[in-house]
Amino acid sequence: AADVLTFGETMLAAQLPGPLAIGAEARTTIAGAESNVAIGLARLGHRAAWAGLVGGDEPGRLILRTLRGEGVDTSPAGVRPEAPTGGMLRERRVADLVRVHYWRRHSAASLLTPADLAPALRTGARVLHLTGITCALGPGPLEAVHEAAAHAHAHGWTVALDVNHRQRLWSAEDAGEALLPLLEHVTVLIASDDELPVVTGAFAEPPRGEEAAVDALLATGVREVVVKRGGEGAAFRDRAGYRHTVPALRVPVRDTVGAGDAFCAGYLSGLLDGLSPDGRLDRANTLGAFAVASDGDWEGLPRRDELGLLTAAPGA
Ligand code: KDG
Repeated sequence: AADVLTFGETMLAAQLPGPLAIGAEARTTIAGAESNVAIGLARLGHRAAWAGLVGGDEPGRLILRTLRGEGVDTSPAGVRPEAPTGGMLRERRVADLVRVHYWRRHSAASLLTPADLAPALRTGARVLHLTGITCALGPGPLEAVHEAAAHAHAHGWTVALDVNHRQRLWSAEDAGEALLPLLEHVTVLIASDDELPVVTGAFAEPPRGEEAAVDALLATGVREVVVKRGGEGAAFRDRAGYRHTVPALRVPVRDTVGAGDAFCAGYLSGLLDGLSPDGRLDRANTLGAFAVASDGDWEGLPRRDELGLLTAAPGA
């Protein structure tokens, strides 16, 4: 069995250092929030399994090869030759303004159904990692997320949901409605502060402000809520009333894309290692800092013996 099972859409990604319209040269890599988390965990020595679908094409081969090379278990992944692998292009327009373009409609990943996940669910895991992105891919993936969450909850796994709202894929209203029935199965909810209104948007009485939103989430069955405040750090609260905050590590900003996924991988790593909430937040913060201080979503993430590399003191 895996330590962590995750699934979702991983795409061929082209990174352009300048505007596409002038023909900037691209670096090709892979991108996907869930596979970023799986890679982050695998680098730290955890057993991470990824159960997504790719097309029977070169991007699909790049994705599976990269994930295998990073030590992620891709045995629950599938190939759908009839559909293309999704793609994304990230162009650095000016300074740190990055524009994202997607080609993911009717992609192989959007064909995912609960049946595709059944074998991986039977194999079992300690943690199920879910994101709101997968919920936005279509009715099949949304159903797969719900069934996986219900199964994992019933079998006593930890269910971690990272809201990851993508306004390019769906509205905040649609996201709120889709996520609401999931919450009863969720153990750990991770959201950025601006995603709290999204995830509580369909509540009978939508709460106002971070404190009230976290109260409302903890009343649904969620056991702990982690709120990411970007450069301001992160905050933890659980149902027992424990709270803790950490400032962000001060590191030179190279590329913030993927920082949330790295943070999530660090948090789950701490959970698997049995760390306290404070220890989990520290590990999450450390991984987030690695993602921010290096280029690419996942390329710069640390191995276990590199965790101390970024020694910048908080607030220094
Ligand atoms: O979190 C980083 C992701 O945004 C990126 O890897 C691509 O999964 C992705 C998405 O849907 O935006």
